[in-house]
Amino acid sequence: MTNFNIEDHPHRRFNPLTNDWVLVSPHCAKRPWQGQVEKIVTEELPVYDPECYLCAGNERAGGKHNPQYKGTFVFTNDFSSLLTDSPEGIVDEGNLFQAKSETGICKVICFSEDHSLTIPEMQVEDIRKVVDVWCEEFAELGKNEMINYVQIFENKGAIMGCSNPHPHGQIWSSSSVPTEPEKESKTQKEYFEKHGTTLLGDYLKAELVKKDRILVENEHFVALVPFWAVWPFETMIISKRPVQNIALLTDAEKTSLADIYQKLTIRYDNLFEVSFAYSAGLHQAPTDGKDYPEWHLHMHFYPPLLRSASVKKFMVGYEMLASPQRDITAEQAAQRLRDLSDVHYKKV
Ligand code: H2U
Ligand code: ZN
Repeated sequence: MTNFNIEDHPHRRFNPLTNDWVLVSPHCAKRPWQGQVEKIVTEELPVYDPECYLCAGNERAGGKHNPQYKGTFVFTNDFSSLLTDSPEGIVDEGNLFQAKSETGICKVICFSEDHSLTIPEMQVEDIRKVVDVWCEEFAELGKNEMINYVQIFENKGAIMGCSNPHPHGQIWSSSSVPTEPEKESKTQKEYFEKHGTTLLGDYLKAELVKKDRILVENEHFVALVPFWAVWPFETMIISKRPVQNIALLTDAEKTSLADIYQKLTIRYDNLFEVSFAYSAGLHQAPTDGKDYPEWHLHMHFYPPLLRSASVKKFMVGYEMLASPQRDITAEQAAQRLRDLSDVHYKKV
């Protein structure tokens, strides 16, 4: 019998942030692929689209008009999933039937007035304006008595269900801490109580020594493929300094966040030479007024593409019923992304 080797043999990896496990099957990554691999020809978008509900001056659902904005523009979602004025109440019929009312505020952020751009094609100074809006909105929503968690995210690409190519993101803020940040809150607190340091601070230190999952590093942030990644090219951006939320970043750190957001997404676009779809978002401490020294600011990127510009990973079958699974290892994914140019393919 040969010795167990994580690069060759099936195994499970542990995610200390969520206490979940992922099945990794490296031997399967070696099987031949006979499906599609062709590049997708994407049509160039106009800088202004008269039909786009996010372009400056245009009408949105419900008849409101966007101002003639330049740079970023924030508005309350016309179809907010959470409302400020819904009545409070609970359903509690024993353990089996429980429900609680939920309130919140949902916003949409246009990243640029230019309909044709995406984050990897924007200048760092313009992405910095997006980071500044995140900080302002986080601070403002976080101050609201009713709001205990602010989820900032970006859904990019039609295959992620994104409704519009105009560069934009969303913020859903709520009175409850939602499921994923709630799990991370628990694990980070337990870790901090035991070790006196943040879970992600220690994880990042170890990854910077190992180096095999690191993609990009700047003065204040690191982008890497986490050891426990589920999606083929899943990544995280982690701040080098443990900070509870983006509003606590220094001026230089905010620019570094914009820089690494751009550098990572350029590599994503360069992977299959296509505008690379993903859901990404910040995870940060709740905004219920308490101190959360264990919380370490980070950003998750969950992209669905697996093998080419059109072949995506399906989370079906075993994954829906048993556990997530991947073939290509986190280390192989990291190497592929690391080896790509940091100049956007459209600009060479
Ligand atoms: P995506 O980021 O998933 O494309 O969603 C865009 C959001 O924009 C979506 O939540 C909102 C939708 O409710 N929207 C408006 O607020 N006004 C509109 O006129 C259309 C879409
Ligand atoms: Zn997280």
